Amino acid sequence: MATTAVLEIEREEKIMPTILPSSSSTSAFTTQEYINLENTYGARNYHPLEVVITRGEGVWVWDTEGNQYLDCLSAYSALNQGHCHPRILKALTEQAARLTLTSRAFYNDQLGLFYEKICKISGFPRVLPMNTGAEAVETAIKAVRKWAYTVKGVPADKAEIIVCSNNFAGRTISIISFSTEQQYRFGFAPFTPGFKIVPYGDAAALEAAITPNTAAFFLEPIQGEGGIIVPPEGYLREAERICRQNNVLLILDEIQTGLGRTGKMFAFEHEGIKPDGITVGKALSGGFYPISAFLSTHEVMDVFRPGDHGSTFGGNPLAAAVGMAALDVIVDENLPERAASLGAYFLERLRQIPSPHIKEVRGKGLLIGVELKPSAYGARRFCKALMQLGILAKETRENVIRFAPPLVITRPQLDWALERIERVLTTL
Ligand code: PXG
Repeated sequence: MATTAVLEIEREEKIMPTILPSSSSTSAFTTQEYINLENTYGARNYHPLEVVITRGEGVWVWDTEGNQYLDCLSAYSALNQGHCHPRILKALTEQAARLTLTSRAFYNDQLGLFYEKICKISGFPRVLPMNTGAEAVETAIKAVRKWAYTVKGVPADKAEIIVCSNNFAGRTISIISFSTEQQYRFGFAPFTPGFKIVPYGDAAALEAAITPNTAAFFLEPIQGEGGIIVPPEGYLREAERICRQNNVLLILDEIQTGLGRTGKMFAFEHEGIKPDGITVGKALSGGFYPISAFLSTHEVMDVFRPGDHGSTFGGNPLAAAVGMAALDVIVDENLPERAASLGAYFLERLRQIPSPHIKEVRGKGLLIGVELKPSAYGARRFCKALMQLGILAKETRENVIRFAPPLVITRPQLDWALERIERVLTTL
């Protein structure tokens, strides 16, 4: 649908959902009691904002006291389709009532259909399903290493993978082994060897780091956790050229940027390139279920032989059914196009906010970061103030507020949010 047509229709729509939950709380515990339970029994590995969410629908969530919020985080882009999308819910419940898990010891009647759909949508001929994003990344690492030894001819145990500073790809030991963030690594040594780090956005540094033993260059098309860092225009094209010239695989982590978030189905499409493989996750289930995958060429994927790699739950029929519905929603509801048009509008309006705190507003599609000046004393206090006004957003790094609402958001809903965002950024 043309951009103007999308926006015209949305002007007619209501901002709030028609069915509001009862404002009187039906929760068994108070907000503080729920928080205390998590703090008493759980590991202290997160620092959440003090809101206890009990229900979600589309772009909205409700807390246990009946307060309503617009979700501007989308579970770090896992909810591109919005909360509890009815079509995905239907696929989940129907499949859950029929068959959930077979293990990969047997075939199931959903997996092949899911494979076909994701391969056709992504343009890659082969897929390997896993569960979490980190597992998809581990799969990519194993694939490119084995490709280096069995196809490229790198001597045993010498394969190198080039990655970028400020990356984020998950929390396993091998993945934090190539993190440049001290907190992610401190106390977790010894680390996995075989990674080389170059500055993000610097193609010359990539070229200089390549050796005959380089298997792959692995990076995010936009660094999400690193603070919504958009590399210079042409960087991915240049990286592709350098990789091709040196027989090095180009693997992109599209776990946060993929599936419509940046205004294209995959962020690599912005530069018209064709990587050798990508990792996807998060929105591949629309938030219902952990589903991830590594997608690649025949040459790369064919390194795997039976028994080389796997997962009990990876590729189970419930995941496959949910994954198909989640992909259908992205395509049928034109979510990439929505992200492109609404994201451009959101970015423009954010840039017009006359706030003394804003250093830079950047992003692509509906993956947007507002970087605050050091004098703003951190992004968290702004996120707390936004929460008071009914907007859930989260800081990334110290000074960046991330705005990444579900891609089903409408323009009136964005205007509703912008009014509040402006109020917080100009009065705090
Ligand atoms: N790659 C990218 C680009 C990511 O943003 C992962 C891989 C790992 O996905 P899993 O499903 O293993 O978390 C991510 C994850 C967190 C957290 O709580 C994770 C992400 C973003 C914010 C918080 O660990 N992104």
